[in-house]
Amino acid sequence: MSTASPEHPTWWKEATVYQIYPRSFKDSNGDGLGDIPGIIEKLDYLSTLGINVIWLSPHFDSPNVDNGYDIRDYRKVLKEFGSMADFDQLLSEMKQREMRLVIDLVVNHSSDEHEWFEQSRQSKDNPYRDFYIWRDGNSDGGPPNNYASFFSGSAWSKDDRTGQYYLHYFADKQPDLNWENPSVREEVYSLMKFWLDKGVAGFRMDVIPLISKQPDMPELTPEQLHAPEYAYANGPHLHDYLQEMNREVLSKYDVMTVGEAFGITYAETPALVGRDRNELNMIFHFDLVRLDRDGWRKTEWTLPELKEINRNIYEADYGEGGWGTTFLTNHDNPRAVSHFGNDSAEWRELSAKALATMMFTLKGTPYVYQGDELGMTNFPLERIDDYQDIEVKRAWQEEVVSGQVSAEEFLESYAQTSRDNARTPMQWSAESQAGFTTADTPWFAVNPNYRDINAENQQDNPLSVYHFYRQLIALRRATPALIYGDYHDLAPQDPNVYSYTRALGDQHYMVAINFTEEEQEAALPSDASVVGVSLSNYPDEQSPQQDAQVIQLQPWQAVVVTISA
Ligand code: TEU
Ligand code: CA
Repeated sequence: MSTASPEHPTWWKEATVYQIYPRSFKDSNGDGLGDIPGIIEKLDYLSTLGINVIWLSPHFDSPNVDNGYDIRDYRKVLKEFGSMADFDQLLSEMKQREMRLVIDLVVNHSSDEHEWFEQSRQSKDNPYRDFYIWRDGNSDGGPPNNYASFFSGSAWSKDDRTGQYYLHYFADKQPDLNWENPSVREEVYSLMKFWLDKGVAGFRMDVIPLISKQPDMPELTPEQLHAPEYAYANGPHLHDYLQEMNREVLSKYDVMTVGEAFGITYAETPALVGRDRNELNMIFHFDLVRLDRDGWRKTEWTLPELKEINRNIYEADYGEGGWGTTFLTNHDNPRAVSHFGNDSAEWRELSAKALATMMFTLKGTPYVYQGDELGMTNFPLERIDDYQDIEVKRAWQEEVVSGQVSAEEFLESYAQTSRDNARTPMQWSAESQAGFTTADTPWFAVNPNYRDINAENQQDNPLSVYHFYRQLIALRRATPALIYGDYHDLAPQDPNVYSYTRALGDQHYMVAINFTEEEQEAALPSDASVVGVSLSNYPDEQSPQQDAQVIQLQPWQAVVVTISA
């Protein structure tokens, strides 16, 4: 069998990325917080899984109002996570295992405790004043405009020292940097080089479309206030800044970049990832993980909607020779199996495997969020005191304490959507605190289901979710059609089954996934028949037969088969 050679093959297209949220990954010293030595302890676990790139959520010095997405010193490791020597050791241990490290670049904003901001707020003529965005209040002395913060309330806070307001799209302790100031951009490029020169292999760029602000920052309309990210994103200089960053920094290293494309429409996508643009390698679109959200409210979703999102993403990402990502959750979203699968005891493993089959056989570089390879589930969040996340706590004040929304309605939605669901400690074993820490109280409670769901028992069980991930990762790595092949949705309107082909040269694969608890069928393309089965989440006797022209699917069954052209 011959295989057509893919256009522009690259290591980061073939990679499997694993996201580590360091405070919840592994605690090595018993203080209840994960840390870098803890990550080093688990590198063999990750390399056995087949991971070759790690994306590390922020590891920098920070007062942690937003768990590290508020950076106080971009060149320093958070002391609870370890030292710079620990970081260097992480890099060298990863290198020995042929793994690469991608770090988080959070430069839309810094912490208000960053030296730049401490200077900036001193006086209007401080040399750092223009590192941030300061404005006078409106004629009533209120905020300069009606911009809203993503963490509730106004996006402006008044600073008594000079009587002016500063802009913060997130918490008041996360002031937005002023990218129009060339000195800000130079500082950012310099800190990027600092980490690249140590050997990091790229960046995940936090809310990167927000760095260029709209000229004059006009008032938002009520519709814009409903989803302000679209009004904030994509300011007129975004592409200039990214191209400059590429010229000054990225083009000098063999690295990958992935932008968190908060507020980016499909139409705007090619300008960011198009092959000749020299901006970003790929972006995270939020349409899929947010398909059942209306503001903070949880809504319903259907399979045809999900397929349509993928079609739109592919057109946008690949239209001009770009590349994309595939992911079902991250540290800002609920657990994949609880969100898109069925996390009841009966269906959890099968549906987690079915979702993984989709993730690794769709187009784009796959990003596994820590614990998803075990089919970890949402946390039973019941009372407001069960939450840690600043986003929820502030929304509670704005919505419930103010009397606009009932506590019940609020808690019912957030229990399903909260970012905290993904932030509970990794479940390593059935030991106390899931083997995450020897402390009596970890920073966040361990999910009570850890005795059933943990890495140790899954590593010992060849039928576990963990081993299914291993197989999928190995299959994708060995199969150019699953990485570079064309995608064709076989039944866009089917509400129960997701079936599609991936083809490259004369390699033809078909994937069929049953998203229900009932038996279903998937039709092959006309004239095609099954040649062989590459993978199924059911035992062999329930896999499709050779020559079959229709695939019978058990509840939550997922299969990857080779087919005749
Ligand atoms: O997230 C921005 C974002 O996409 C949103 O999910 C955000 O978390 C919020 O839910 C909007 O309502 C990035 C980081 O991933 C997130 O952890 C940070 O809190 C945020 O930026 C600020 O740095
Ligand atoms: Ca620790």
